[in-house]
Amino acid sequence: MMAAPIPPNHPRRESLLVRERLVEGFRRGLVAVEGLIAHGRGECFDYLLGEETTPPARRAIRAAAAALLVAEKPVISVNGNTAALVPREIVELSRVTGAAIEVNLFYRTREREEAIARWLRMHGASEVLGVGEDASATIPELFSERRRVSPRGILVADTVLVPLEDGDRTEALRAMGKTVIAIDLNPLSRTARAANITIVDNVVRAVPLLVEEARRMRGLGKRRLEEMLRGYDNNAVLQESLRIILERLRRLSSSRLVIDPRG
Ligand code: PTJ
Repeated sequence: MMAAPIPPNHPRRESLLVRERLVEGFRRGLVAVEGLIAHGRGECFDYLLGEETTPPARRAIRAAAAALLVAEKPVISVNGNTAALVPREIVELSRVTGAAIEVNLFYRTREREEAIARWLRMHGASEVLGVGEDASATIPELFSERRRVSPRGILVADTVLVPLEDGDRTEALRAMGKTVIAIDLNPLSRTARAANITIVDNVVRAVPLLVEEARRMRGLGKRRLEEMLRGYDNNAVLQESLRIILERLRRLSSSRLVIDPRG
């Protein structure tokens, strides 16, 4: 079924195009039906944040780039939504940082794992972990399908990037001593609060920026990168993200909201 064309001058064109990419991903068998709902929640927070990368998100992106570059064994965990929205950028990020790519699904099915791995390969990935028998290891004390991981990937990783994650797994990965970098538009989610570095931004903006920063910072020495990480404060980033929403709503709530379509 073809999607209705989005007029080029539609005021919400960008957001509608992202939605179409996700729906297309659903039709290709990449995205879980629940993923469509999760995206709606993300859209709502994005709306509140002003649909742009905020200064605290920029700081988190720089720290995330540093963490991936200093890691011994970094892994990018990919779910359905991420694969549908930013496949090329995920492959690019893996190239720039040397991170492995692993499929890890909350609603795991063999078909979807394979469809996502194929899709990532179509976008240039040379190896995709976590598919079929490769997901033979388990994360302790985690009961969702997300517990199944690759013994060559997330199990032995020191740093894991988890776009659109669930709180349980973030906590389980932290309990295993890993550095967790989350991308989550909801600054109040358990994932956002349990991660070491939380990028409160849309994956469609955050991942390309992460690639750009990692490329720029690649030449910096390990000492400099570690110093940047020591100076990073995730609690301040979450508080500031919330404050941006608060201030924006305060400003809007005292401005004229009524629109007169007659001009
Ligand atoms: O592909 P699967 O099987 O692994 O399933 C993926 C979903 C997303 C369905 C699964 O992980 C899930 O149920 O996630 P949650 O618990 O709904 O959490 C998703 C979080 O991502 C929410 O806090 C949303 O606000 C946030 N989010 C949604 N879309 C975006 C986003 N954050 C950044 N960018 C987005 N585009």
